[in-house]
Amino acid sequence: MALLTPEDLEDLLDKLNHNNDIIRKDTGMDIAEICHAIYGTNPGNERVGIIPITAGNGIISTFSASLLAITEYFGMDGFITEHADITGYHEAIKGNADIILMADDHIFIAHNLRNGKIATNHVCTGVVYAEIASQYLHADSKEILVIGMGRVGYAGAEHLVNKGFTVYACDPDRKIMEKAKEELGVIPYNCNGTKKFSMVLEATPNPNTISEGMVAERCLVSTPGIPCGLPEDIGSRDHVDLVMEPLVIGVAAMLYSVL
Ligand code: NAI
Ligand code: 2YC
Ligand code: MG
Repeated sequence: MALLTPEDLEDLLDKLNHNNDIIRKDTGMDIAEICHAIYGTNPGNERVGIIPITAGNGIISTFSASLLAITEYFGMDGFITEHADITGYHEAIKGNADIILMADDHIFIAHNLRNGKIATNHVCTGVVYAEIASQYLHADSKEILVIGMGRVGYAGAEHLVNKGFTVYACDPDRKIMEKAKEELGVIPYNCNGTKKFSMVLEATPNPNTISEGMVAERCLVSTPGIPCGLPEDIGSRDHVDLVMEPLVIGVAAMLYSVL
C-alpha cells in the first residue's frame, strides 16, 4: 500500500493552484466545476469532522491538516478532532459533524451522516482524474488510454466506459486485465505499443510507465500516481500537459460525491 509522506503534502495548495490552471486551460473548467459535472452537487458550509486514525502505520503528521485546508478551500466548515480513533469519532459526532473524513492504511472514506452517502478515496480519485482527461478540449477522438487497472485505474476506466469512451488499458497483472476485459470491455493495449493517444489516465505507483509511443502530438496526461509516470523528456514537450497532484483533487471528488 503506497502511503503518503509529509514531503508529498508540502506546498499542497500551490500544487493545487498549478494543476487548476492546467485543468482550466485544457478543459475550460476548474476542479470545482469538474466535480460538479460528475456529481451534480455544490458544497455549502457543511461541517466536516476530520478524525486522525492511529491504525497500522499510524498518523501521517500533516495529513489531517491537509484535509482541513482542503475543506476550507471548498468553503466547508472543517475541524480536526482533538482525539484520534473512536474517541475522535465520538468527538466529531458531538461536534455536529455532517461529514466524517478518516483514513487507515487501506481505506480513506468520506461519510455523510445526514444522507448516509459514503465514498472512498480510490474510487473518487479514479473517477475525477478520468473525468479531467476525458474533458480535454484538444482530444483527437474518444479513444483514451488507462495505464494501471488497480483500485484507482479500474474506477476511472469504468467511469470512461460509462461515458461512452473507447477505453484501451494496460496492466502487467494478467488477472486484473482479464477482469477488466470481462467486466468493462476495455481493449488490452500492449504497454510497449505504438498507438498514440491524446488522453491518458495513469494510475500506477511506478515512474516512467508512459512511453514515447503512447503520446500523441497534443496530449493531456492525468495521473494521481505517486511517483509520476510521465518521464520528464516527454512531459516537457510544448503540447503535452500533465495534471498530477497528491491529495486535493481526489478529496474534492470525495466531498462532492457525498453531498
Ligand atoms: P493498486 O496497487 O491497486 O493498482 C496499481 C496497478 O498498477 C496494479 O494493478 C499494477 O499491476 C499496475 N501497474 C504497475 N506498474 C505498471 C506499469 N508499468 N504499467 C501498467 N500498469 C502498471 O494502486 P491504487 O490503489 O490503484 O493506486 C494507484 C496509485 O495512485 C498509487 O501510486 C497511489 O499512491 C496513488 N493514489 C494517489 C491519490 C491522489 O490523490 N493523488 C489517491 C489514491 C491513490
Ligand atoms: O493521519 C492519519 O489519520 C493516517 N491514518 C492517514 C493514513 C492515510 C493512508 N493512505 C494514503 O496515504 C493513501 C493516499 C494516497 C490517499 C489514499 N491512500
Ligand atoms: Mg489527488
